[in-house]
Amino acid sequence: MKVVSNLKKKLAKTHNAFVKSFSEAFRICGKIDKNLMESIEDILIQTDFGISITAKIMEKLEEIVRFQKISDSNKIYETLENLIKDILQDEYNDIQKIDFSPNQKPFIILFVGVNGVGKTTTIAKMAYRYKTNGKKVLLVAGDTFRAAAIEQLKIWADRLKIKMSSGDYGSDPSSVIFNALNLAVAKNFDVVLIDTAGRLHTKINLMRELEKISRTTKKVIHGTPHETILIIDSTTGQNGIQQAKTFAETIPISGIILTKLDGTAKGGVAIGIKDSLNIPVRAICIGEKMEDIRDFNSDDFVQAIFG
Ligand SMILES: Nc1nc2c(ncn2[C@@H]2O[C@H](COP(=O)(O)OP(=O)(O)OP(=O)(O)O)[C@@H](O)[C@H]2O)c(=O)[nH]1
Ligand SMILES: [Mg+2]
Repeated sequence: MKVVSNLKKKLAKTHNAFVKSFSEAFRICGKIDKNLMESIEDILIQTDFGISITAKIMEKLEEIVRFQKISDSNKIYETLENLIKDILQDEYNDIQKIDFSPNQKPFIILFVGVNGVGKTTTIAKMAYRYKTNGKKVLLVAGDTFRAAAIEQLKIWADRLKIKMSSGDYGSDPSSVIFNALNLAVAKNFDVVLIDTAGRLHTKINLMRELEKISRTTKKVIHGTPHETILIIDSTTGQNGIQQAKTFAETIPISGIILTKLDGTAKGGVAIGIKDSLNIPVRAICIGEKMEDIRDFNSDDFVQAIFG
């Protein structure tokens, strides 16, 4: 219960948008009819559930309303909440949470995404969790491009009292990563978190660089990276889904972490994303501090936005 109420606070913008729009729709329509159904559909689209999952939800909702002869607005709200929970439970049935006690050593996670989505901050949050779990963590400054990117990661490394491996600005990220992975093996690190430069998914040469990075980790340790996490800024809504498609065409993405859910009313994107991409949301970020990361639990999430 406490988990959900904390999450609800952080997701207040989406939650408020939801509750406000629904009560408005119920007030205007007064009864459960075609207009109300259209309003509900609009609310789902506006909070960025996406077209295809909204259609799926609406079809089922209409069926339930007809079949059970629902005529009460509270009941329809509750029905919708449970319906979305059920759909997500089906989709997330076999999805593994991010492994914070991995068996493989070193466990290598590569982070990718467009500029400014929260890659570096998310790495710090993950590093904090691994460290709390007693793991020896190495951060890798694979962003050799953006001014001050290495210093930004170093500030986190110092704050978390963990080690960072880096190269020179302008050097090939793959060579930085190659050296870092060899260091990780030699010095017995448990977990390696690799930062990369933000890149627009439309820049082909930068996407090729990711392929090279992905080949490089395999040269040092077969079968790695163990996870390739795509970071998506939830405030970009459907555009984030477009980005994800292009990244996933370039390298295999094992999961998405959605950031900045504390700053958007469009939190529905967390629900539509798996449906449109078949890539699961593995965790969500709800603030700038190192504790502000949560496993994605679909039930808790839906409960937090419906309230
Ligand atoms: N409110 C909020 N802010 C966040 C969250 N995650 C990251 N930020 C902020 O977003 C900004 C960008 O974060 P970075 O981690 O530097 O993003 P990045 O993807 O590494 O950026 P580049 O390396 O420039 O591509 C920073 O000001 C972060 O504090 C979040 O979950 N919530
Ligand atoms: Mg960064």
